[in-house]
Amino acid sequence: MLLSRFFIPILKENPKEAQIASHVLMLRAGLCQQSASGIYSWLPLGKIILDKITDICKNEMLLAGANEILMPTLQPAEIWKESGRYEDYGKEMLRIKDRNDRDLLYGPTNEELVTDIFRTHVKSYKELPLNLFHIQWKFRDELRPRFGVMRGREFLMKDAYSFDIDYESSIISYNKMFIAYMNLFKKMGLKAIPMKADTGPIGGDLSHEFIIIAETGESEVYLEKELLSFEGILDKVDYDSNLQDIVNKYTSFYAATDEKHDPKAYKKDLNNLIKSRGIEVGHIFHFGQKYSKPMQANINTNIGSNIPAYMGSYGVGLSRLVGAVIEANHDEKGIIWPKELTPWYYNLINLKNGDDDCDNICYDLYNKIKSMSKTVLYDDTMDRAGSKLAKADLIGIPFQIIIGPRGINDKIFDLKDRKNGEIQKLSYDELINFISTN
Ligand code: P5A
Repeated sequence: MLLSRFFIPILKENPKEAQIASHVLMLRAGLCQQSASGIYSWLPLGKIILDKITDICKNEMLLAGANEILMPTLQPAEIWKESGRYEDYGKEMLRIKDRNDRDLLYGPTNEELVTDIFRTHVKSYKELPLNLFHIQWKFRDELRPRFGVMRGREFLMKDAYSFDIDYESSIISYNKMFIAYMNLFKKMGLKAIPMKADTGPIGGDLSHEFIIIAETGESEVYLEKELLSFEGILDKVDYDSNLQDIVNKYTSFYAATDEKHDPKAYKKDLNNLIKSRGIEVGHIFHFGQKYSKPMQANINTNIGSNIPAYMGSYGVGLSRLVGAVIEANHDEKGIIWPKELTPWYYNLINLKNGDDDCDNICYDLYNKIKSMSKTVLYDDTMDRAGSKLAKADLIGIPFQIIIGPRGINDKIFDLKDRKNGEIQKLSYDELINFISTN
């Protein structure tokens, strides 16, 4: 991609409305733009990252055996009246009337709608277990939208819903999602920690939040120190195997959000218990028959008929994750994309655009990098050298290849690692060799 053709409206100054690093950087590096309080347009760089996060999440859901569907953003009020949540949801729910005076709402979550789909089509235990997921915008009229996309009013969520015949099988479905979550966050280059959590308006008896430790996080959390360095044994998971042991390994550590924190339940050395803050990037719930019973989503089994299905629901905050990834990966100069999510791997910077030697070398490298099937953003703009370098640090691509007249004379090329700032001085062949192996 040529930077001169890429729409990336960079802000020179720190925007006043932003209080935390990720919000500042998302606005400064042109990832998004506020349209109304808590509602954002996604600009090209932001959209690329949002799509990468979405794809990783979607692929893991498919690996775990879930089926992708797409439910609408608008839902009829009737099904929420059936479940009893229409009044409970209060002012957070955006209620709309259509021209025929029918009550609609912009979905804050989809337990009711998916239960309605399920009860229309599934009657027999032979069709279970079933997991349906979708990726769709949600709306919650949050009291205090803040920190940019972290607490938005309109936000993108992946939400999955499991249906099972009895309690035991529904725990198997819950465990599958638990492990899929550990895996998908890892594939995004993130360390998410599962914590015992409150169930709030979704309901149920068992729930975990997935938390990324960050000072600016909105959740107060308590955890055992060892968890910070605990590496799971995940990657290629057989989702059809018994996952209880792996789940037990994660949950054998003490980790709870403040609502669930119980100092009496922590039996080990108190010096190892730390209080921290974190960002909730995912939340899973097991709630049995809470929706299936009132909505009569019943199953016929070989031991009885009309048994309400056992359900769970599983959410990932996809748009929040863009902010969370930046919160976990930045310095005072800008974003530092993890390799798993970076939009390009190399940022080729021509310090003297218009100089024949610089232009020739840069186009040669630009084409060579692409021919090696590596991704590259080429800064071919007419900006000053200093501002190009600052922009590259702000955008945060892992490797910068910096080309200027001085280097060309000496046949030396600067390769900068964005993460540690180290610059290697390489010959042309060494540079090509580096690119082909990284
Ligand atoms: C689980 C899936 C649910 O809604 N129903 C369907 C369940 N859970 S949740 O915890 O309320 O939300 C799931 C994830 O969505 C993100 N999230 C938000 N992101 C941005 N702005 C918001 N206002 C917001 N609210 C929730 C979180 O990552 C949360 O874990």
